[in-house]
Amino acid sequence: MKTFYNARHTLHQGKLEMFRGALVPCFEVPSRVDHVLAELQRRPLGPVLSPQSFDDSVLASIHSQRYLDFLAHAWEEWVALDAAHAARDALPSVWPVRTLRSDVLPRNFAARMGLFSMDAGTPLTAGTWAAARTGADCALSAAQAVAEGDKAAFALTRPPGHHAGPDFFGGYCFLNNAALAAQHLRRQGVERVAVLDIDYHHGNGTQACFYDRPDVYFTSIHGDPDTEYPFYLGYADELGSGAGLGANRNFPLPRGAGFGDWREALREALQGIKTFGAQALVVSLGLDTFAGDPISGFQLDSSDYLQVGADLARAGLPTVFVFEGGYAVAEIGVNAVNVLQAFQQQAIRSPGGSAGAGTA
Ligand code: SP5
Ligand code: ZN
Repeated sequence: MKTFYNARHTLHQGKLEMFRGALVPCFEVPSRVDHVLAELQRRPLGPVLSPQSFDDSVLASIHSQRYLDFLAHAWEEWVALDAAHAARDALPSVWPVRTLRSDVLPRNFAARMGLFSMDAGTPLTAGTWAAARTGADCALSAAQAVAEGDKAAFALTRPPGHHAGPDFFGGYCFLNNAALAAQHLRRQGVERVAVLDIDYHHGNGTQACFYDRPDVYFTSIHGDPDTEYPFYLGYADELGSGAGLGANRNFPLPRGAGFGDWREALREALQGIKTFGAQALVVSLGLDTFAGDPISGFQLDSSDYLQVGADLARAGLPTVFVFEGGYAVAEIGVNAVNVLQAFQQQAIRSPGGSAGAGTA
């Protein structure tokens, strides 16, 4: 499979995030992607390519224009407030919660940071827009490759995307790469697209993008939001709304869950995708389900990711993989490439999936 690599990812380099009343070093670091790239060089799966450039208007199929305009210029506004800001990242500190107005766009920069965000753990830096924008191109390029007939493609990028909603950033995410990929597949004529989110954290942003739509199925396996970030979405009773009712399915698992329970949830999620009749799949590939992850609570080990890749291949769908979270940096390359390599090997064994005839 082709990998579309975001060589500008290092331009986004957060310094500190708010955690338990302290500013602590960011978990979402550039070396995450460097390790995956290095492992892809040790175990090549196909060419590593630069993305095509897509027009800015494509982003507006998922994100609001006022959010995109804010993100594109936020850093220069931040530095214009005070030249000393150039040395430190921008973090939000005030939010329009219930009873406060989010329809009015305030002139004040801090007010707009809060309007367009969900937490204080996601620093906006000098290169955030450039990195996220090129990351979106990677996701769109991977979707384009699959739309043109590739069996699979991988968008290797950071910052991640699945917490970013139509008009907000958070959870280390700014542009929703998986949602952009799914929407691009729709635009290229795929009638029913599924997004499967296997990051440890619920993909609240992606769910929000498609919650009322019958044409994009969203399903996610994640730490129970009762105790795990992002807390305010990801429960099992969220089934979609309006025309989208029945096209959303969540599998929250308790902190501490092991691969047996996780894999059973995967089996059910894939069954839902099959019943939906998906013609293509986008996988939000987070590796923070790993037992060694410093901020997460599942117990998968490196060899389990081989099973994950093979299980995904047996769904028999053209698949776009989009890199999301995972903070056990030293192991993330092996874990990510285990999924992708096992997917590719299983896809060769049984093209068209487990239900297919298995002809070469
Ligand atoms: C893409 C993604 O995986 N985003 C995750 C965002 C999580 N942000 C909240 C992090 C809370 C840090 N908890 C540290 C626990 C250390 N024991
Ligand atoms: Zn995560």
